[in-house]
Amino acid sequence: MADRIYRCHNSFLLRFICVSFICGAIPLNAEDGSEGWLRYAPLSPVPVSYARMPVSIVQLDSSKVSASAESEIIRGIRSMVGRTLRVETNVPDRDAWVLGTTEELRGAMPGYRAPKLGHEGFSVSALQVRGHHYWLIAGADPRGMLYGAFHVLSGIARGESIRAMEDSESPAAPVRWVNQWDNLNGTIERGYAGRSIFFENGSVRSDLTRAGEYARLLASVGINGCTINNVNADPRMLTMIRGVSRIADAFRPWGVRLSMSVASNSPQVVGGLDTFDPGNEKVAAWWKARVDEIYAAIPDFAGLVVKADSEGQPGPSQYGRTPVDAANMLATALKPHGGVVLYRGFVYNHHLDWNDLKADRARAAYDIFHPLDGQFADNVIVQIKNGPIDFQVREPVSPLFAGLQKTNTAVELQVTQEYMGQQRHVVFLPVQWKTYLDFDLRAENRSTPLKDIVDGKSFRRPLGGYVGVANVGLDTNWMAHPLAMANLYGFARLAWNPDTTAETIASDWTRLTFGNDEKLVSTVTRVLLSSWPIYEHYTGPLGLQTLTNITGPHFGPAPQSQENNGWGQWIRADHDGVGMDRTVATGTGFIGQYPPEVAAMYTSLETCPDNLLLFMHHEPYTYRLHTGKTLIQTIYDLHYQGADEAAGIVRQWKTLAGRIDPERYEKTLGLLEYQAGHAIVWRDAVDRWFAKMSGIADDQGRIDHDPNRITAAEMQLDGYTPVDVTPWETATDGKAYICKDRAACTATAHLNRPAGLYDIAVEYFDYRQAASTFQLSLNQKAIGTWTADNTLPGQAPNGDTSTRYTLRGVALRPGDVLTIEGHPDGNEPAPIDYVEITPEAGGVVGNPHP
Ligand code: GCW
Repeated sequence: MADRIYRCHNSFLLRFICVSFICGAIPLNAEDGSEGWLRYAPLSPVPVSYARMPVSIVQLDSSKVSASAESEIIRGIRSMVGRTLRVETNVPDRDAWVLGTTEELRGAMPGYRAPKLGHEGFSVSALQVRGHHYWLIAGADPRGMLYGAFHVLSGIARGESIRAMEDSESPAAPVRWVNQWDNLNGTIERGYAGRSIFFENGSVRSDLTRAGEYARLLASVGINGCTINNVNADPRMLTMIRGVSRIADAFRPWGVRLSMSVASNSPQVVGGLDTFDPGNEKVAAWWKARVDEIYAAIPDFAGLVVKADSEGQPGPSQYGRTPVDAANMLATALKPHGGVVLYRGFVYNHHLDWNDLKADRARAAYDIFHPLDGQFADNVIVQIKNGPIDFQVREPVSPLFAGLQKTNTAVELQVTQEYMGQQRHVVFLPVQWKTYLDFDLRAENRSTPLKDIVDGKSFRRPLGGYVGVANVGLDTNWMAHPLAMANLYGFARLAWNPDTTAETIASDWTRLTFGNDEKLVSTVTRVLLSSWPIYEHYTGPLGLQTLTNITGPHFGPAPQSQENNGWGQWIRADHDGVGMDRTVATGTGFIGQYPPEVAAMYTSLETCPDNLLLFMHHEPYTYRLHTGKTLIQTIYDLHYQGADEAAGIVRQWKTLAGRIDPERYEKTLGLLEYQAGHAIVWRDAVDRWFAKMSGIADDQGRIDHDPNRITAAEMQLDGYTPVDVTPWETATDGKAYICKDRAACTATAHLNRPAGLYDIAVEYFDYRQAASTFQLSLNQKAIGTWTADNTLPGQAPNGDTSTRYTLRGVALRPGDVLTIEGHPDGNEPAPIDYVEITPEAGGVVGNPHP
């Protein structure tokens, strides 16, 4: 097609024909998402102003990164506009694209006035010399030039006018990295999109094609560093430098610098020393030798990431040393090479005493790091998670950001959706991240929003920035859910410029990913922007944290799992009330870690926002929120609202049929349907749990009283027997019905519904392994069959595995007999919970039976 368009371009008339008849009829080809937001789809129509685009290109710089900038412009313009650019070696005497550093352009282009750019900044401008039009893509350095090239290509893909692409930008901060939590065996901790693109079977993969493609995607949105292995680091990483250098080679053309996570005890485990005490000279010398070895193989190595004294990882505390001792020792080794240490602030004791009302995991990072402020070397950056707990659906900003004024800091955001639906739910995180980045910590009673702190502005720090835990995998589309790539894209856009609005990010990403159809752009943008609040509504609102299974896979609902263990993600729910009292006067004192104005805001019930109320305070269920509604009724209502909203996303998506290629449309639709079903599981589990805990009924009487539901216990069973479900709230009456020791079992309901059209949903449990099959029959005639073959994170009936199968628009009449027939497979006994029969919206009551 690109070729065809190209040929058409040679005359205006032909172009007209091309645009009207050929390009306009471009079929929506199946797409697999492998190109992410770099699809370079042929434009239809090509904006008229692009007719003036030069057909020559010259690159003034000779670096590898600059070569990528040039080849990318050629590739993108050929694909999108249908023109093949002519490569020149000198600035030609005709219209041309001219790429170079600002220095080089100044030398080559008379009359060029270089704008002031920060490190890695770019400028795109037009210049007329002797009647010729030159389109200049200038970088403060080669990386900046590459970012400028991608800026132009993004503009073209979104059909922007040439004028709109003229721009000068510099990144907000020097550190714009992703972390990958890849293990050497090829698995990825908290990765939901397949195996590692870097490792397999304990070695670096032989095929690193995807590593290069990943670097290209990252560079296209300004990411300049990638940590390739899990922060729970395998000490053997340091024995694999040669293999790792191949990954660095794949990254290099895209200006992405490689970094590694290291285990503190490496000197002992792989170095053969009898200690890893950072105060020991032999240990320091060992690290220095390793770092020198790394730089010999990877001269542009970015630095080391360290997780220590956290969740079982070894660390300096073993020798009575501090994070400063450990970080500075590594910093000394890295300093001569220009490398940095990102030392993680995620240090806490996961054996806290639940009975101690003063114990509080949220306090840990500040308690440990604040006293060390001013002692870290200047090439150390403390990498701090956005909130004080752990990537929950909502948390306050970590107070440590205001507590380290003489230390470089970076904010760690989680792109991989560990607590956010694990890429089976759509949750567009830039909306959430903006609430953190824009939050004003009011250090020294002045304006110090988080973004200004990590950008180094607030406390005049030379280093700092943004780290996103990405965890892309070998899945063709990188992130499993077609809409999840918006989070990686959005992370990068915010790391480049945290003032970018979530709306701009969502609509730009949609245009690049799905095309410029206005109805499509507005619908997908709306879906994305609403998705995080919706997820919050049906999971853990009011500052309760996600309420997921925290001792399990962090996926489905399991509110009780927060409590009564050493992990400290407590919500301290009892029969009278819920919430952690973190005030200074009566609670854990956490609020006192904030600067005074913020501490005062959270302390007072008047000013503490409802959405963080229970993170800061313990309140009775009858407490009235700012809305005037009681706490408990708000919990109930928000869960019903959230589940309804999740169903609404499906309806919105369906309006896009025919506007998106069928492959991505169907894949997304399937996931959104799954999400809508799982939102009901969440709603029911959390509301049931709170109803039991509080003893207060929902004022609309909805909980476990759905008139449309027929539970398995109410059906006529042949072979199905009840088993207890853990946690109890994730199934009706705490029971699932399983088919054991039989080839098939049935559950039958005699219906007495008025004649009409109905949606019939069957709630069943789908384990990770095995694939039971089900058949739904009406009056002994099969109307639906399905297989429980989703790879959900569970091997038992619970909130992780509870799944909904829905058949829409079924005509029923009084006296119908509905049968679910389950066929077990392996260890999965075709478990079921209930069937729900809902009159179809708009369904014609009285519709004759077929
Ligand atoms: O969120 C928790 C995760 C762990 C992770 C840890 C961390 C890499 O559950 O899987 O370990 O945080 O950030 O170190």
